[in-house]
Amino acid sequence: MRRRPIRQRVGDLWHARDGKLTQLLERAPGGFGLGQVPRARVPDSTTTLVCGYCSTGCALTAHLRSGSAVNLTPTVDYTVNRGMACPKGWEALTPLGAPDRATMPLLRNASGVLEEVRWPTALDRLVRRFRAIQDAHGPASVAFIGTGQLPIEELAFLGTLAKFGMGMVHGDANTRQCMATAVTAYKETFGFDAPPYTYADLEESDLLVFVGANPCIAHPILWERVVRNQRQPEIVVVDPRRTETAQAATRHVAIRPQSDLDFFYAVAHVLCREGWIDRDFIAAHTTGYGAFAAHVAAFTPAAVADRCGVSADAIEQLAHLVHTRERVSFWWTMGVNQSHQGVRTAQALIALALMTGNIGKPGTGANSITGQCNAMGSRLFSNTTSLIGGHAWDDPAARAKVARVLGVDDARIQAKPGLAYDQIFAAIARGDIRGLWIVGTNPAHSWINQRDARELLARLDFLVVQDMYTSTDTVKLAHLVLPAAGWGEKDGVFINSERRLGVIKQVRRAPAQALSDFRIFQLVADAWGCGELFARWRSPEAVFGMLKELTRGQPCDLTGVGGYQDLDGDGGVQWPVPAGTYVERGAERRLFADGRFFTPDGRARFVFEAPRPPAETVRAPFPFTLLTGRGSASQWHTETRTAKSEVLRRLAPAAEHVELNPDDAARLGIGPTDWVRVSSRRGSVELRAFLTRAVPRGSVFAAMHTVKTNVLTFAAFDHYSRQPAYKHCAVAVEKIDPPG
Ligand SMILES: Nc1nc2c(c(=O)[nH]1)N[C@H]1C(S)=C(S)[C@@H](COP(=O)(O)OP(=O)(O)OC[C@H]3O[C@@H](n4cnc5c(=O)[nH]c(N)nc54)[C@H](O)[C@@H]3O)O[C@H]1N2
Ligand SMILES: Nc1nc2c(c(=O)[nH]1)N[C@H]1C(S)=C(S)[C@@H](COP(=O)(O)OP(=O)(O)OC[C@H]3O[C@@H](n4cnc5c(=O)[nH]c(N)nc54)[C@H](O)[C@@H]3O)O[C@H]1N2
Ligand code: SF4
Ligand SMILES: [Mo]
Repeated sequence: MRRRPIRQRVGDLWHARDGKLTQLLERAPGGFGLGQVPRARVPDSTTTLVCGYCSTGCALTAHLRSGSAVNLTPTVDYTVNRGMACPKGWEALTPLGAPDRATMPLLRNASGVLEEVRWPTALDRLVRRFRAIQDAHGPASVAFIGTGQLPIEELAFLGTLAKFGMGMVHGDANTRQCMATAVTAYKETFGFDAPPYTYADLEESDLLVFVGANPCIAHPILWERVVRNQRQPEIVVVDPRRTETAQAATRHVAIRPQSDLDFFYAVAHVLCREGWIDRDFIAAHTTGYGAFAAHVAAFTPAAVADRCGVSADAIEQLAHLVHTRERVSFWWTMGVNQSHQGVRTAQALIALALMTGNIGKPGTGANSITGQCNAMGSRLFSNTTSLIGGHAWDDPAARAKVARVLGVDDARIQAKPGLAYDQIFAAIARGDIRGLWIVGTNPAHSWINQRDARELLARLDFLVVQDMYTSTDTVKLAHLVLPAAGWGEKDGVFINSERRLGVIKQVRRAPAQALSDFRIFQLVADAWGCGELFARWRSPEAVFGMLKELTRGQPCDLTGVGGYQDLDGDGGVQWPVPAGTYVERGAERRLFADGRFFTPDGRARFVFEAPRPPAETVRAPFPFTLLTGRGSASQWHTETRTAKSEVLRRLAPAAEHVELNPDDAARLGIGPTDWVRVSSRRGSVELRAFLTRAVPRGSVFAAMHTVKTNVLTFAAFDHYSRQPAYKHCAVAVEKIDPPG
């Protein structure tokens, strides 16, 4: 990678304090608006770091006083966000100072109360309890669940420590809840988990089709990039709800829930029927088109229109748009991934891009938008679904390479990935898993069918939860709580949706005895007695060096990236960067420009299957479909962080509510602010009604941010990815008197 010439290294000069600041002002007179800032308020220095919430991966400029961040502003000179940020980014420092921060380890005492203990006691207890469980029930009886919200160095540490150091066999992460479908879909079609796009494609496309994605709420700065598109694009949103994004789009297809697969097969049918396909591309770069065309022959628009709740004409029109627009891009998020047939639906979108040659060119692609800040890093380095570095567990050569680079005995590396998240819960139910280490996720709120999940977590012999806060629903079930530093309090690398690496940095000191996850893993390794294996894991940057080496020769090759300094404030860099590659500063790079995919024969595959009905049927006495998802741009998941900011709370809805179509409400005698009971076969919750035509008749919508939502959800999974189907279950709604 090319190093930036020194005169552009303004961020670094700014980072240097006091005396150097004058030097900066001389070099950039009036730059950054400093000219208007009264002298006394000029911050000591600034530095940039990537945001710790969503996968957009905006860069934020931290304004430091005496080395500690006092404010954040969006970084102007960064490829991704170009001076923009959403409210979560602006407010990201506030949650660090919340009163419920975990500041000391907590251990459950004999009377069942969590009490503060010192680190040596906490580590000793972790080791003794996990070892005792493993001695009695085998190494596989202790497992871990991680996250997509830690930097790659920490995710790699957890995955290798647990599996190669502590002998665990099973480990998964909240990325299963989120991205497993896209991973599986890409691996089967492209031969590697490789989202092909760059954000510039949002600006360079003539037709953007968003499927089950609500970027106005979930990826606001990506939506800003769409708004910058100068090509008068058609923007089609396929979503049962008339979301904020659907309202801003040029067309909304209000598809019936869980009918996407029929719908897109019908679009493919029209393209085949009319010959609106790219024969040369199909012949040169794909396999399986003939069988796919035969498969979609039965999916005439007339045959599927009713099932999809749209007119046959709407299907014909979308196919026509795909044909007539030069650059077509398909974008999908959780409305696709979180379905019982998510993988096949994602692959239907990939098929549409392949059959029309819309891949590898500006403004095209079949593009999965990731969720968490480092879900993409988790996919490559967490050592769960893939062997660390994006390798296959069953590939002996890959195992030998990992063993060599990490200095692990290759007999320690198992030949398969271990159980998926839901299978770990099933193993807890059977008594096969009895110890669990949860890091950076809150399943007692976020897992599907929460009642069962909590019951199983409570059944564990020993549950360790490593979190920033003491008040989360999962922490409340823990035997041992390890206090973690958060984003802004530690260093590392995140990978965003478009495969771009960016750095996070310590700009604040973690409170009291909270430690970075990296440091906690070092301490656990030592306490477990496998510290020697991690002797080279001295710092996040040292680990980054090893992770780069692990990617050598892989599609995600990073061997050409230097150290953190090369990524820092430099616009980041997208993988791949093989050694010796020259990458322009802040460049936008997409994959497959040469039509070569990562499959053994270099061709992309058409993968398809007959659609199936959802696992739970919607009918009386549970006549409504419950849709779930993100509620507002200022709320993040289980709200352990965002609810700590008064600004963000004010931007969010005032009450936990369920959205209901006014016609349904009228039928049930429910008025605009009435209280309702929403029930499913799993349980019932009480929420405020919010009447809106954004929700179609027959469906209701509840945000995932309230802990109540997953009381209702039904634990169904995509067969291939094991991702939970959060977007569909059957519920009843009735009016009740206001509670208490
Ligand atoms: N503000 C905010 N931003 C976030 C997050 C957050 O918590 N808060 N979380 C981040 C994470 S981890 C993720 S994964 C992303 C999620 O980002 P998105 O996937 O965009 O968000 P969701 O609201 O979960 O789901 C998207 C849409 O799927 C629709 N949907 C439901 N059922 C169907 C269906 O059968 N077919 C179709 N086509 N659509 C359907 C829903 O109506 C919803 O509007 O957001 C990220 N960004
Ligand atoms: N009904 C329904 N349920 C859903 C979804 C849906 O659409 N509908 N979406 C699903 C999706 S896509 C996702 S991604 C999941 C998200 O679900 P979770 O991962 O459970 O949600 P978060 O609130 O992000 O949890 C992160 C936890 O890590 C802690 N934390 C933050 N930073 C750090 C750190 O640096 N170190 C440590 N150790 N801890 C830290 C936080 O305090 C918090 O407790 O929810 C899923 N659940
Ligand atoms: S869009 Fe995402 S990455 Fe950008 S500031 Fe908001 S939460 Fe952070
Ligand atoms: Mo997610």
